[in-house]
Amino acid sequence: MSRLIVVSNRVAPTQEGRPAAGGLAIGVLDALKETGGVWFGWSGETVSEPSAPVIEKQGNVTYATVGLTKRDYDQYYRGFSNATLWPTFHYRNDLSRYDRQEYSGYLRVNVTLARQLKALLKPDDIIWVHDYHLLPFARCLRDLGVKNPIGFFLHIPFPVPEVLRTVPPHEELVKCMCSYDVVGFQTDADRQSFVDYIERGQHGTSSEDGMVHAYDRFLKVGAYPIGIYPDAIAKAAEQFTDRKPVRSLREGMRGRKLIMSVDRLDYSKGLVERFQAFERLLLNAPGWHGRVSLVQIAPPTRSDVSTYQRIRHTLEGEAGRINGRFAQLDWTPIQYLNRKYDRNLLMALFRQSQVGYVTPLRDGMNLVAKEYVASQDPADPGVLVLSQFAGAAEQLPGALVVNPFDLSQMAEALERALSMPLAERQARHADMMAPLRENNLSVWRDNFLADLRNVATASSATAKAVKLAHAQAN
Ligand code: GDG
Repeated sequence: MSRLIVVSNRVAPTQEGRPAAGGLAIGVLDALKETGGVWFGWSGETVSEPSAPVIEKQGNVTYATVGLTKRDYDQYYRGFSNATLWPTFHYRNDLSRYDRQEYSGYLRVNVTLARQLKALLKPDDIIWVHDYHLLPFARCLRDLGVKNPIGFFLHIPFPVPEVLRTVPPHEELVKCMCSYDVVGFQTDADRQSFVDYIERGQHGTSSEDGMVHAYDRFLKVGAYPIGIYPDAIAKAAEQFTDRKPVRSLREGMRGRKLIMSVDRLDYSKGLVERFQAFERLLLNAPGWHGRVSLVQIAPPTRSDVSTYQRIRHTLEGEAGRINGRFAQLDWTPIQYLNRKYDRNLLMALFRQSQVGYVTPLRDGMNLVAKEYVASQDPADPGVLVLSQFAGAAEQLPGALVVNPFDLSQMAEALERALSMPLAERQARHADMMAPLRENNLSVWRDNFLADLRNVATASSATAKAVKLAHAQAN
């Protein structure tokens, strides 16, 4: 079996006890631990000079990490990746800016990383590249003569062509993406946006079997919704139920109902609208005063990007305002916690709560929604209130699906969730656990890698046939 090389912007911290908050890290590490292989990417450190990767082996996973210079970090990571691509791909062109030098830095770092990886590659390795920081990575490897199969998975949404075209180098980026052998998206809608860009722009064609022919390349384009390991999460949630912080929360609630939200602090997650919809519930239904609290855990990320500083400031203001308006001496409506928690503890906290409140304005998938469902006690499960704009909404039929721009609808859904009878909660939970088990994280990884292996074998067979035909003709 060929070796799996995973490439992502950030390699998850390798030390135990330093959980990486972030869906990509969780998904990739769990998937890689099962197959073994190499994980290559940025160490998270800034350095004065680029140098060879640091290699560290842990179990069956080898970590190969490199530092970025301050200039690379500013242009590639903080700049083009997180101030241009991230907002635009989440339909926030209003927060996006374009700077030509940052884009050159983005391309330069992709070239440097490709050179560093090339030195580690063996001829039969298969390479799986992740996320928007690395759209041109296969192009850079191909320019260096790398022939290995290379796949790409986008963890975030892929915008419709009209929105994508607001990023000035959109065509170069899409052309680069066509250097991969397989390009995977979270949902069918994202896959369709990519195909629409290719076809409507007359850059190529697609066929029923998911193959795209564009810019002189054949590639497989598909939807591969990322999953979780629901049974492992259920077990952790149950085991951690008696840990001190979980007990304290339970005792502190004194019979009140609990609405729980966990997100990286990011404007795409819809936290302001979520707080305001909770406020609307308190306005419309005073009977809930003193009887329900919202706990929002939001560990800060990308705190040196200005849009992230602004959202943090706004949220602090909103939490203070709403609490000031409704709090009583023995009741705080919103507990807003700006820090990271241990992962197993989070699952146990989910299990304590009656409502999982997951309302991003746009999200590739959203693993928290899936983790919330998996953490529940099947005998007395909580209810998931979920945004229609999370990829997860396609896969969680038992959720109360809401439009996060409609505060009244969200407030009504919260009230319905808080009052839902046990039999309905149980039925909805069972409806969601079945697809979570069927499409778990291994299925995501295996489906993607199977397509990558197939396409690679098929394209080398096609290349041989073309060469043979050519030789015979001469
Ligand atoms: C990207 C896409 C896609 C959160 N707080 C803590 C913590 N977390 C964990 C959650 C969950 C993960 O981080 C967050 O994953 P999401 O999927 O919700 O969101 P993104 O980070 O934006 O991930 C997303 C994902 O990639 C995978 O493809 O679903 O759409 O945006 O697992 O539990 N973990 C710990 N402490 C925290 O305080 N330990």
